[in-house]
Amino acid sequence: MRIDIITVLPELLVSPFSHSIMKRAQEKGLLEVYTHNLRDTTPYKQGQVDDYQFGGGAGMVMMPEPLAIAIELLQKERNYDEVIFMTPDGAMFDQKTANNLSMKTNIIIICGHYKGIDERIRQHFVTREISIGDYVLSGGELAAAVVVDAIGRLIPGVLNDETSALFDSFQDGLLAPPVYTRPANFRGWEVPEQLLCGDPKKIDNWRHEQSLKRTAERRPGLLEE
Ligand code: 6GU
Repeated sequence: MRIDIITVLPELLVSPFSHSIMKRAQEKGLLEVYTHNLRDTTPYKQGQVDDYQFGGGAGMVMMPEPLAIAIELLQKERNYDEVIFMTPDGAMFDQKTANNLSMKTNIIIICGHYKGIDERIRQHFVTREISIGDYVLSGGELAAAVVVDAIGRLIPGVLNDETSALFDSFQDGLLAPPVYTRPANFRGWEVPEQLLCGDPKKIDNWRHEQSLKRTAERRPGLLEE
C-alpha cells in the first residue's frame, strides 16, 4: 500500500512513521509513505499556498491551484483509490473505516491548515473526508498520522502473532479485556486466578466476560450497535 500525504508541514510527519510497527511495515515493503510539501508545487511566488477568503472573515484559506497541481502530479503517475481530506467536519474515523482503508492500494491524504481548503477541491478531487474526533487541531498532519498508523498496522503481514490486531479493542466491536504480566503478585495485588489456571477455554471465557463488562461500563453504545 502506498500513501501520499500533501502538507505544508512535512517535518511533522517524519517521526510518526520512523519507529516501531510503522517503521517495520515500511522496511518489509508492505507500506510506503511519501510526504509532499505543497510549497514545492505552488505556482505562486514565495511559496504562497493560502489567501484571504472571499466574503471576508478571519483566517486564510488554502488556494485551489497548488492543491490541484499536487494531486494531479500524483494521479498522473498511478491510480488512486481515495483522495482523503483531513478535516474536523469530516466523517468520524473508526476501526471499521481503518479496516476498509487498509485494503486499498494507493491513497492520497490532504492535510488542511488555517480555515481549511477551497471548497472546489473538496467537490472535484476529494473522495472522502475524515475527522479523528470532535475537537480542533491546528492542522491535519497529526490526524493524518493517526489514520496512517491505524491503517498501516492492519495491512496483512505487518503485525505478527504477538502484536496481532485480532484481539484489539473495537476489532470485534468490544473493548479489549484487562491484561497482566509478571509478577503474579505485585505488592499484594494479585493477577486474577482465571488467567493462571492454564485452561484455555476458561481463560477465553473470562476474557470475553471482562470485555463485555468493560464495554457495558465504559461504552454502552457499542453493545447496542
Ligand atoms: Cl482531521 N483536522 C483538524 N484540523 N482538526 C481535527 C481533525 C482533523 N480531526 C479532529 N480535529
